[in-house]
Amino acid sequence: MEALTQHKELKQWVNEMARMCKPDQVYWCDGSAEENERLKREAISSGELVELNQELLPGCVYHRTALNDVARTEDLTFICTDNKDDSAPANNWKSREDAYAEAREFFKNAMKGRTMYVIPFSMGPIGSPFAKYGVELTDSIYVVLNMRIMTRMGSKVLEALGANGEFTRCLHSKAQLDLSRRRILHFPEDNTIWSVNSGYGGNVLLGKKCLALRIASHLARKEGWLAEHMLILGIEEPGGHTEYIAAAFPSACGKTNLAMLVPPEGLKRKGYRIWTVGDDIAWLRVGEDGRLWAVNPESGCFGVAPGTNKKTNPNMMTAIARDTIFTNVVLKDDGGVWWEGHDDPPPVEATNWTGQRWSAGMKDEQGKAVVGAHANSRFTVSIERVPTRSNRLDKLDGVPISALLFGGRRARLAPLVYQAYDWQHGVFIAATMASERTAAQFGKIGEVRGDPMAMLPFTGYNMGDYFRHWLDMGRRIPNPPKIFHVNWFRQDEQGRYLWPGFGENLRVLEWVLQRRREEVPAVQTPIGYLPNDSSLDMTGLDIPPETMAKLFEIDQHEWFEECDRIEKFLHSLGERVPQRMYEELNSLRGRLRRCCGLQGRFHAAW
Ligand code: GTP
Ligand code: SPV
Ligand code: MN
Repeated sequence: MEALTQHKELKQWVNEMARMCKPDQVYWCDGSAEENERLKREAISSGELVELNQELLPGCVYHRTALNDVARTEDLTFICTDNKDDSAPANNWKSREDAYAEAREFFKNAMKGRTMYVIPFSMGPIGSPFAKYGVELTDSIYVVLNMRIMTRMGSKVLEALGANGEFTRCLHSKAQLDLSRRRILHFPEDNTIWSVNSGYGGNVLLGKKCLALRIASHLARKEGWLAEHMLILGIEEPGGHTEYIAAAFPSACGKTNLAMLVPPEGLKRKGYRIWTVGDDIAWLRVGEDGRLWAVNPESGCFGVAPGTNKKTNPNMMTAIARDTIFTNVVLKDDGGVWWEGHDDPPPVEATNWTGQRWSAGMKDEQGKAVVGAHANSRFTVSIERVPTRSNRLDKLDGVPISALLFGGRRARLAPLVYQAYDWQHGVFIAATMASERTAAQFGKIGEVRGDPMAMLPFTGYNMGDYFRHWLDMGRRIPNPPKIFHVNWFRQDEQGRYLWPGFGENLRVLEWVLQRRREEVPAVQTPIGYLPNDSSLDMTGLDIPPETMAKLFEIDQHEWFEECDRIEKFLHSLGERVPQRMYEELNSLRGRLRRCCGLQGRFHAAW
């Protein structure tokens, strides 16, 4: 296999890494179906994977991670540059030299008794002007099998690389899965990623968050494009024309679900259809026609299992019926899988994600309910298996974007939808968005944290520079998309969601597209344009007017508090935050002072 590449530098690097990690053998992956099957068998016989019931779930396997290795570890994730300011303060920083020196010790002999797999992969369609190539070295078959789904992988990438093509050097070892020696290190100045002592998705599938967001965002700034944590979705409108939008929501806040939503009956009858282009990452460039164009650099979905069912996401339920890798869900005794929010009733005979015998309603010694599936349990499946996949997935220049959506989980404050006044205001809204922390990252769940563009954990350089790059991009796009903020997660006093979400979100997207074309008027409020009372199509959805009013309520007092949070947040990001962000904050405060009614509440005219 090695003979297949004439790439001297690549061969040299693989040898050098092998000398450090000391694997028993080095194996170059070709990406074939035969290889996939062989490696799967090997992992099943070693216990790294469990074969699922092949009648119920053909081609599916199951994997459990270590108990302390279930989500991205942001505090152990570093951008390693010579100058601290080029990374800090939103990212953890280490100097290149220190990071390499420390990690070299962790990698030394780490692959003894194991095979080092060489995975050539492409982010983006091979040959596309968007594509970036990488080679990941790993001692985990689980990683190989996942990378084969998530990326375009194998010999065709070696061919595309030729004798001296550029590639990101990605090194991963599970080592001992030791949390105290876990490091996820990015060296944007060297086009290199090192990840050690983890086996969890976002930490180890190095094409995904590490390359396609952290390294790519660094490149994007240099080259004048954007690498974003966004889904890409085609909305076929009555009449057959398809408009595309991209949306940035933080981890576990609804990208996968929105990307393949099922139109509610009324809108379906009007003629709406949805086409999925991507569910996690978008690379955006200015096209020759002056619009913003997007490609999905991935070829699979690494999606959140809990909450996925035939009602919330029937398309995904169809997709994961075969050829899927399930991680940290419940393993049923019949070789099936289950998670909280599954269509099937909870199994009586099963093993939970920790490997303990488990049945629903089980309590621990403190009387707390024991979950079956980890809240961040996931499935890996090819996007080819998603029934709504777009026929433009392999288009080299992607799809033109009409609107950008930003949003998070906000139990209070943020209305269902509002539109930015202009690009700069939109960048301010995106830069200052916040969300309640989910199980997708270590830390206190539920805490509201600022998460600019849903990129807090993924920006590969200084956050102030990132905001400036976004502002600059506005000037480079002659026909820019319109910018919106959405919140599917507003709650009442009892903690119930006010909005049904999922497929019903299309009602909001319809308004977004109408606003983009300036077809409908809107209510001007201190925070942006809101729909007026007749502009959302509510056919077939019975929501009391009081609830709609609550969904669109702008509480003056809470927004003043939000302004204080934003001010602190911007200051915490350091001196490079553009002055224009503070000017937008001042304008927002001014509008809030001027526009609100005596009771301190401003209602859209619902
Ligand atoms: P990452 O893969 O972590 O980047 O997450 P994601 O943004 O793709 O999140 P995903 O779509 O997987 O949703 C995460 C959780 O939110 C799941 O449990 C969903 O069921 C739930 N969810 C998604 N959309 C909605 C919605 O519109 N309303 C409500 N209430 N919940 C939703
Ligand atoms: C996320 O956490 O945003 C994910 C999953 O999409 S992971 O690939 O693990 O980062
Ligand atoms: Mn994500």
